[in-house]
Amino acid sequence: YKNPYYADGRSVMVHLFEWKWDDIALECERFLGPKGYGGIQISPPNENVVIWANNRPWWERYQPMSYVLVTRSGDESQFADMVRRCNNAGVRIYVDAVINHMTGEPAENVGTGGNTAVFGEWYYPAVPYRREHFNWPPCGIEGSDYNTNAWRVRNCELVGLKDLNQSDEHVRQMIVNFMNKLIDLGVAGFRIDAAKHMWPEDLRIIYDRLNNLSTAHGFPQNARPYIYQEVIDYGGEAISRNEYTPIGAVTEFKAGMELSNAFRGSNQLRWFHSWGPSWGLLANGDALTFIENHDNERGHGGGGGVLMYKQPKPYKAAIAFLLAHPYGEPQIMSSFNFQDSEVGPPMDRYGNIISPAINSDGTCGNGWVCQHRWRQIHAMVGFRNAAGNTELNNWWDNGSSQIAFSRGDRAFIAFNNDGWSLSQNLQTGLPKGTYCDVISGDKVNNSCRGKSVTVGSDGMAQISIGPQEYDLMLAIHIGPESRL
Ligand code: LAG
Ligand code: CA
Repeated sequence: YKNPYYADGRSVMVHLFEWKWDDIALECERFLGPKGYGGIQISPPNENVVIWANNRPWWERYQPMSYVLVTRSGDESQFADMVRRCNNAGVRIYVDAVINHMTGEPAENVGTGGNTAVFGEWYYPAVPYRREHFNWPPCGIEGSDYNTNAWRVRNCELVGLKDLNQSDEHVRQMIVNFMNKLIDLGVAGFRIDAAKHMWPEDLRIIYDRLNNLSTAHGFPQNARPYIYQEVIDYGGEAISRNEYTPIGAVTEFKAGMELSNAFRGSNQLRWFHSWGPSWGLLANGDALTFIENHDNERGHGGGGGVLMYKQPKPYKAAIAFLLAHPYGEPQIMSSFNFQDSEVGPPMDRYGNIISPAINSDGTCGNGWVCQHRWRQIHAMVGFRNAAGNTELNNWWDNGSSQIAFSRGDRAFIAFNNDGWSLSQNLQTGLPKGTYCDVISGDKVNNSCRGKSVTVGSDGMAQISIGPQEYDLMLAIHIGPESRL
């Protein structure tokens, strides 16, 4: 369950938060496939309750009404078309699976697929679930439970959401049927929402009943779905993420916290020489790493304090480090613009999501941020693909926050997070030649729009990054996007 089964030569997953299936299919064909992205995390594809009372907040999608594949992102045929087209473009789809609970107690009771429920009777006829399928009697998780009471964290309600009993055979079967349907439609894996709130032994039984990935969609024989479980664990709680690593990968929230701290200037980059498990991070193969997710970029999920699109310079640098370093399976966020932490995606007055516009310079409009299209970010996807499975070599630092390293003899990156210039002759590990820095500009018509770097036959090159430059890193690698 720990292999994302990316197509050869690809890496990096992007969370296309609240995107519509038709738009994702197009994005796979016109951008993500050509730029080398490995996969996409999509918003929950199953029917959720419609919440007009809060003007269609993004979080209504975390309130399931049924497992019918109809949401504001599209219906089942659009879903199937997206998965097929993305797989054909070499880009995998990972589903955000909300299986801990159903709805809270909203005023409205119609779902995005038109189904209804009787909340007061815990009755969801479109699944179906009834009262006997929920943890009973209901109780609410309290703040102090996280430190002291694992049982309550798993068997009581998370923010009032009706809590399914995954030890019940019918519940297991409904969840397995839902997930297997998605696997047969060609998805490559799942984010397990609220995994901390479910018992690992129940999850294991559910995972073990999942189908192999579909060979009809290009996966190898006997491939198990990639499973990354959302467990927020900064230490000190009654529930540890180590209870979940035996059954799948786990979200590594400490990675984004530490990198955000450092690129904000609260920690020196030289310490990242030992980045990885010795920082208290999960084992390499267990960690899904990211700077921010849809919750903590807006202060939900106990979050906040992480870098996001609103602080672009340190944010792009943190992502560049995340993608340049061999540790972890990295994911990046692709957001819509927001001021209010509850507001949903750009929509018309009927609640239909408005598609991103694509501007002539390749950026997005209509309220979509599209970090995955920022040059400094997609260029680092190219960097990671060029680096492949090489090790980290040629570490250099100035004893402060200027660092550099290579990935074998394929890729080289330098960062300057000090308030003075970096100007050094450094070992890049790369073959002799001239390279375009992919951070400061593309290579166009065999010349560099940004900086160029000349590597000598000994692998050495003069590297310069001033403290006031637009970006604080410089990256070069073998392959046509960078090498002249
Ligand atoms: C998650 N991971 O464990 C999701 O990443 C997170 O986005 C989900 O919360 C949560 N678990 C449940 O799937 C989000 C919002 C909550 C929202 C919830 C349900 O962060 O704020 O709760 O989705 O829509 C909302 C209201 C609550 C209310 C609840 C039930 O904010 O005040 O009690 O709905 O009606
Ligand atoms: Ca639960």
